Amino acid sequence: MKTALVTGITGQDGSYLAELLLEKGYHVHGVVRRSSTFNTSRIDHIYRDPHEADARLFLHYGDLTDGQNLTNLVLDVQPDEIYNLGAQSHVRVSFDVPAYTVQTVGIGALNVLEAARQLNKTKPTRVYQASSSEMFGEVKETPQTERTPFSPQSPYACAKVYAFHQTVNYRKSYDMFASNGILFNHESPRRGETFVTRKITRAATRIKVGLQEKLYLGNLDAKRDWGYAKDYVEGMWRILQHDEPDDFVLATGETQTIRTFLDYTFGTLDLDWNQYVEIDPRYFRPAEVDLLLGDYSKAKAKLGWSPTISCKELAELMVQHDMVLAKNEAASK
Ligand code: NAP
Ligand code: G4F
Repeated sequence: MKTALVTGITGQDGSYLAELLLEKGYHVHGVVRRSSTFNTSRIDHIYRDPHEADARLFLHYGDLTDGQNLTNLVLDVQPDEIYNLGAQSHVRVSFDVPAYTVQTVGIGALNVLEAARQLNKTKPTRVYQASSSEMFGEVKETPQTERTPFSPQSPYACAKVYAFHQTVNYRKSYDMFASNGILFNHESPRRGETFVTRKITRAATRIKVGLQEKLYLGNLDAKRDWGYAKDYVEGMWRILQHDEPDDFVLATGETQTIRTFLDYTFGTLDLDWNQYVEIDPRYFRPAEVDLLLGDYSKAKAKLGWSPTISCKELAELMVQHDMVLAKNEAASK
């Protein structure tokens, strides 16, 4: 039975990955930040009392900016696999808090690699680094592959480029099993509510039941390659099961504008989004990433990984989930 350590376990991907690893029989240890209110709502359904004999999910307080804590944790838990998913992951917010973003995303990844290097002296461990299609930024070619040069356009993306290169550096310098997943945007009903897809599905369903009148957005012309988060955590796992460490793009190979995502979402609810959406310049970014479109053929060939859900199906799935929330909210008024 394998043991995994997951940073960012309370986030969208961390919660789906924890479910997947538990299904596969792993012992799962998650790093959670102390907060003044509980931040474990995405994993509460899989958490059991750790004193129960069959408990396999364990949570530990920690923070990516605290390298000593991470090293102690890694040496204590002795994980076979480490998934570094923790991050200040909001691109727009990274312009407001650049130094904090670089600390968690950049130095945080370095802290994880250093902790893994210490463990590696006595026990082999494998590291997954959550790299991002945002690194392609002002894209140099389309579609983007593992060989496309990076051109980051935000403090977040710059920090992810740093973490990517450190992961490759630790692989080469210390002969470590350290791999990057270069993941394009992936969404779900568990997506944070300030990312554009979830902001749209939450608003559209609340509008449908009469709880909201307007939806304020920024740039509607950017194009994103949107997939389903559950597919992507399966890809993360496959990346660490591969016979050698490497870097892989996970994407759908299709791209849509925000307008098209609005069409899908409001269309599912028989609404015309033009009547409800207004542009608020607050949501524009100092620098925008105009187009992301990934080529996942390497992951398909070497890992047997492919996405299973189209963007339209994803929008429908998210609307279905958020409609239940909206109806419950309306009923409680
Ligand atoms: P998310 O929902 O924003 O989750 C981020 C996680 O990181 C949360 O568990 C958060 O904890 C934790 N975290 C934040 N700051 C931390 C710190 N200083 N120390 C420890 N943990 C910290 O992000 P996600 O969408 O699941 O993405 C997972 C990873 O993949 C991130 O690294 C993200 O940058 C990367 N990525 C995401 C996408 C995507 O489209 N979703 C694409 C490419 C790459 P709290 O719950 O306490 O806030
Ligand atoms: O949903 P977003 O905030 O995602 P973004 O910036 O692409 O970043 C996400 O995907 C990355 C992978 O490529 C991850 F690394 C990162 O952690 C995160 O998960 O914005 C998508 C697009 C942008 O072009 C943005 O300008 O939507 C546009 N947009 C328009 N109005 C908006 C809004 N984005 C947000 N968040 N809120 C708006 O009101």
